[in-house]
Amino acid sequence: MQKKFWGSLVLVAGLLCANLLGTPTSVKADSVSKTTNKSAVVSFDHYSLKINGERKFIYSGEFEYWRLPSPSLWKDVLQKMKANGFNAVTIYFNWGYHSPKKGVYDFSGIRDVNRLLDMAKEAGLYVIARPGPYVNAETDAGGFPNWLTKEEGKVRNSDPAYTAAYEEWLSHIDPIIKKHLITKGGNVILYQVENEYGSGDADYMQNIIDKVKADGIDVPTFHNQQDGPGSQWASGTGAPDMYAFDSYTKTLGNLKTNFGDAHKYAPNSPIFVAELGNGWFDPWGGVGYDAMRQKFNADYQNVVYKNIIGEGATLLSYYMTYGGTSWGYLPFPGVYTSYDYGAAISENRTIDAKTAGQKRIAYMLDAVKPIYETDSLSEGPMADNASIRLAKLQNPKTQTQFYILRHEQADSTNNDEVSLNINSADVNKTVPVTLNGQAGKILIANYKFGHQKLVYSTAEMMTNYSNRGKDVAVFYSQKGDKNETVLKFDRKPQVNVRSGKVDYQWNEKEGYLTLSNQYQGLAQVDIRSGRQNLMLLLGTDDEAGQLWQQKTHAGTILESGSYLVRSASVKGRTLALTGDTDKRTTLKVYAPDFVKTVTWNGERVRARTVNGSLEVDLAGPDTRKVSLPKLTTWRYQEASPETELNFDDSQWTIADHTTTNSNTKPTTLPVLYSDDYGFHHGNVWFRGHFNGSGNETGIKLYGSSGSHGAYSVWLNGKFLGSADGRKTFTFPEDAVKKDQDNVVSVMVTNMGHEENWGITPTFKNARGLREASLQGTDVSNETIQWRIQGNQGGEDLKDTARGAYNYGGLYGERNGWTLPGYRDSAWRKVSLPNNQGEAGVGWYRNSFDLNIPKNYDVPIALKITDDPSYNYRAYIYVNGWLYGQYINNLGPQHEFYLPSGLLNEHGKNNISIAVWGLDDQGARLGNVELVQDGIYKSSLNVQQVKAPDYQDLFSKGHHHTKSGVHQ
Ligand code: IPT
Repeated sequence: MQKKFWGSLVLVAGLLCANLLGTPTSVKADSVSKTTNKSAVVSFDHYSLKINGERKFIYSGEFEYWRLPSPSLWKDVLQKMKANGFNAVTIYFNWGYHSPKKGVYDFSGIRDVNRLLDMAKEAGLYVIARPGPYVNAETDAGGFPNWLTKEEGKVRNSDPAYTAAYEEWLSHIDPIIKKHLITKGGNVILYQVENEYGSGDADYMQNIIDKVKADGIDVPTFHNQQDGPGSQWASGTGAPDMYAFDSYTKTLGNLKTNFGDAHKYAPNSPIFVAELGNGWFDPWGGVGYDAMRQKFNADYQNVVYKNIIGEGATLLSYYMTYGGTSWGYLPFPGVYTSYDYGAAISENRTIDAKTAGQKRIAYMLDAVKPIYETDSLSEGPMADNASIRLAKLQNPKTQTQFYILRHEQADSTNNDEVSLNINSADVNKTVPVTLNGQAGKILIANYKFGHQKLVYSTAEMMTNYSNRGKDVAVFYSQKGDKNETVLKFDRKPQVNVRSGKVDYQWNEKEGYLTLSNQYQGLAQVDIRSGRQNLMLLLGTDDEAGQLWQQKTHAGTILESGSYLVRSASVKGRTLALTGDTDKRTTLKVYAPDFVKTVTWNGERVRARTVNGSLEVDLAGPDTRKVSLPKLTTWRYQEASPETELNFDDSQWTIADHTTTNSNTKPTTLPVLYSDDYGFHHGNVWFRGHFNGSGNETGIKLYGSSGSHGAYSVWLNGKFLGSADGRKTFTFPEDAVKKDQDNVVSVMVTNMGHEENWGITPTFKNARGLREASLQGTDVSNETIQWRIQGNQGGEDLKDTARGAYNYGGLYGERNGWTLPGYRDSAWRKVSLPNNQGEAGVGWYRNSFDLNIPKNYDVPIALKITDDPSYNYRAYIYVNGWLYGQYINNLGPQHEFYLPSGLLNEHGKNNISIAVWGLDDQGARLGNVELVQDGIYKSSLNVQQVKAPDYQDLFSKGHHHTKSGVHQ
């Protein structure tokens, strides 16, 4: 199909006939203007995106619902994003998370993306939808469903099996997204096809685009080029409507300045960074996410993100904004359970100075519209101080200017003062600007806001708005900085410094009011000039970061003093606020003058008037009301019966395949890859029976689990050892029973399926055994017959609520020991640490009550600690949910955050931990405790996630259906 590009491209919902014909619904921008109230059109030019013709700066952040399986908490994250100034959320839809079996799709419960998209709209966020088909994202198979491991051929190309598969996925996800398109009254504004696709199959790309358009997606499509900008899918066959790329600055020293090149390749697209690193993932044995958060802290953000804005970008999406948890068997082999990412909102949903740093930038971008359309005037090291880099942008219509400064060497921690020449419509002046440490600044000149005129300021503007009768502007700077803010008036204004220390000077000749202040404390200055009154708030970056802003029909509201303000609405003279406090506090409320009463989370709070604004006292959480139980007595049961010679494996699957579609060629037959038999996650057991000749001396095995893998081996119940990769296990003398049945039992773990960067199907790399050969003279390997056992039901899930990634093939996983309601009263009582005595699997169960007051948000984690020399792994189930994989001798994760909704905060909870000792000494469990990571009084209201318990799934007479959702 011939693709066309125009200077400005608009995609319209109304062109139904074009849709029916399956052709792209692109028309020239200016020919389309008619929209209804409900639906909107999305268009763009090389400056920015436009919604209904109005320019937008898209400030988005990635949030993956599948890493937070508690839908009430989706709302929490979305509200926190909105409160921090994000106007969009970017979502990877994970194909494998919805499809446990070919043809089977589940969009219910924790997979209800329809509900997610509704919540995003209610929170006031646009959505950037990214349904793959391939997403990467450090998740199992990069989001490919596991049944695809059994299909033939390559992937991410035009191979027929793969094409049929991803078209099946798109046929399920597209209709849901379509309902939520902004063109249909929803909030989805953009749609990404593929992800960092570098393999060059243009027909494949074009086929996805054509399919997506035929499915009725009529917002612009884009692709995400790895480490752009570049030319990838910027034009030609396979190029989506818009060009976009990702950018991860892992070391500040290498900050890039080539973002503008995007226009060389895609002159009609705005500069769109579809993934802008806001942290990074941490591998098994890594540094941990506290260190990651420190590396990608507020100073880092200040330098990197302001640099990119200085490069002219007008669509940014942070990866991640909330990372969450790779619960269950969601991780690919490179990462562990926590996917905190060091992101702005941490895994346990708390916010801090890093979040506040994003908010300062976000609020400015929302308020200062001239930055949506700028040309670069100059960029490079400053003439008089080459250690400072200056990028100068100007809006061609308003002539508003932006001076973006940072250290040329971006990781420099020097304190510098430079002379900045401001040369704009009414001024040509050199002013001092300080840049202390890892700092970035966006300074504005020649800017009209409300009824005011800013000549320039050497402080940064955080926000401005106009309510009836009053303009408001907030400026901030680093503590101790000298600054001046110059406003222009026709005649001498009346200046009233209401709080703080601010000096001002009036220059009659020029009509300039110059305010200077050494930022310390939030100063308030009221200015009357005959125009609409102006209130200025001048503070340090810290103080500015504590402000919250909401738009209501009655005007913009600003508050300071609480941990979080989620929402504001005005009814009559009453302002209703919702939010969270972490301590008793005074909230300052800057609201339109007619507002006299305030409610907080539905309750009236007494409001005082101070300097023209309101103050209310808010209660904090009562820390005495929360105490976590100690987990003292545990029930213990050993559970590797699969190692015993007499164990009944007659119901197990016979492993007899002689061919495979795997990416790994087997060394010996039969094929012993768990995926080929429908067991895709966690640990699998193999039992190899042979009739002993007496000559067998051992067995050579090649276990394949992905990195940090392992397997354990027994002969007739006797432990032979554990390994990863290839190893020959020698049978102890006299262990083989002559002329009788002998059994080799092997438990192999699966660290997840590889990601799939190219078209070679690396996600199909073998999991299980690549080789199994009996050793000994005159010993035929053909005499060994193998059986395999994995998770209950394989691809036919028994527990569709928790889903495919929740279970492996451990005996306890298969028999409901993970579930609430399982009766463990016959199990032995133990206290921790507990030594199990021999290698293999043992299970621990405990239960506890929680009594967290309603409307408290208390992040709770389960913590395991032990001497790291013990070689064991643990699988932590909480109320039936696999919420942690722990490797004692590798780490780094010891604390496993347990989200409310899965955790029952108002009643009984169950913990089941499976411990796999890889040697006799290592078979033990160290200390396990519950830890509290904060306490907030909150408007958040969490509903328990519905999922079956032991009785539902295992009690007699219960006849479970095959995975039967939305077939
Ligand atoms: C980028 C991927 O697009 C994304 O899915 C995720 O894997 C991210 O990396 C890392 O967390 S690709 C990369 C080369 C930056």
